[in-house]
Amino acid sequence: MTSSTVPAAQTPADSALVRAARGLDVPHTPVWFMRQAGRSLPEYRKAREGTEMLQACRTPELVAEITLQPVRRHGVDAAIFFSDIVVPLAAVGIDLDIVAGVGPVVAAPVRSQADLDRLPPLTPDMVEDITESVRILVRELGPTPLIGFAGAPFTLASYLIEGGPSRNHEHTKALMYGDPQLWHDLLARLAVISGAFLRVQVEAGASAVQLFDSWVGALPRRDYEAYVQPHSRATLAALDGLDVPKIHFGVGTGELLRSMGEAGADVVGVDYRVGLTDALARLDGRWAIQGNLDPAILFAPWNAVETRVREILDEASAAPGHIFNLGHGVLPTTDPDMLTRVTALVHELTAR
Ligand code: 1CP
Repeated sequence: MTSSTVPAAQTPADSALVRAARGLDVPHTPVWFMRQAGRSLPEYRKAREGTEMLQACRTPELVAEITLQPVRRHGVDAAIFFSDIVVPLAAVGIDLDIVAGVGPVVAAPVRSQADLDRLPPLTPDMVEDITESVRILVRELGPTPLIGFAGAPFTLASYLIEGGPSRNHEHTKALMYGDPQLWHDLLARLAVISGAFLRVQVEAGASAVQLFDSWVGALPRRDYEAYVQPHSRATLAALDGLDVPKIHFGVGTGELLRSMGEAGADVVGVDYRVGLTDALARLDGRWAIQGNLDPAILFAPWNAVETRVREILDEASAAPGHIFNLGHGVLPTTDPDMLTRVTALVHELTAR
């Protein structure tokens, strides 16, 4: 089929996002934004009024509404499931809270062999509301794909071991280098939980997944491969037999891109610190890529944004497949109209 005859997607499985992830021809470069749901939208703040974050994540009608808001407003090519990486940890019984303006806070950090008893496998009956939310969404979204997600074992371990957000991950690294046996036991348990969380979303109808290893850029490649990659691979392998593309993303992971691809991803997410030409060279053309507009550039005048978008599309034209995204999440004070304009610009410049 020539590219000019690529039909408009009738099903999520044939959408621009899923096709780009597989390196197939597309009607236009698909666009979505990490953290597009919530954050910058006034309609999100209104919908969330009076509901705690974790409670919101477990309320299907609210999850569906918040997930759909950016699709309606920006015309993006995919919805990202409104939830959080710590939802499956709470579901298996970890006492934690998502504190406004801070992030996840764990009541009792996980630091000993005995603490592992608090991390049993996640079973679908623990998250029936997630299945319900995904089902509502798939019905409402029609041909637009829903991206399910989970936190990768390293990033989840960081919250559990530190007890909350951390800049230096010092307790995490102390445990990783100081007690490798306990480290591997912990990450293996987290891989089971994350893998099951992904599987629940895909079995309920999600058309793609993203594994967020947000903080793993804190490690050099050799240590990533020894201490983390086997567990991220196990997480993604939980989807074996389910035919959905897998995106693997982290921040500051320029040195890890290839190893993250080799963990079993179809698409490697690139943050804004690495140019796409450099990223493609590191990936040897073996993976589709996602990225990578610096979210802070959205605060510059439009002509500066437009120039950067054109540069990114130009560099990405050498990739086997490209999903346009930011190089990390939407910043909370972003003008939402900038996201709408970027979406329209990418569509216009790449229409086949
Ligand atoms: O559009 C979307 O992406 C919404 C769904 C979503 C996702 C994919 C949320 C809602 N959180 C996440 C993933 C997530 N959560 C990540 C990976 C993505 C990334 O790197 O940005 C991480 C690291 C978290 C942990 C977390 N949860 C933080 C970061 C804390 C830190 O260490 O700096 C924060 C602030 C949260 C809370 C949270 N999650 C989501 C929202 C909308 C919020 C804010 C909650 C509120 O309104 O109070």
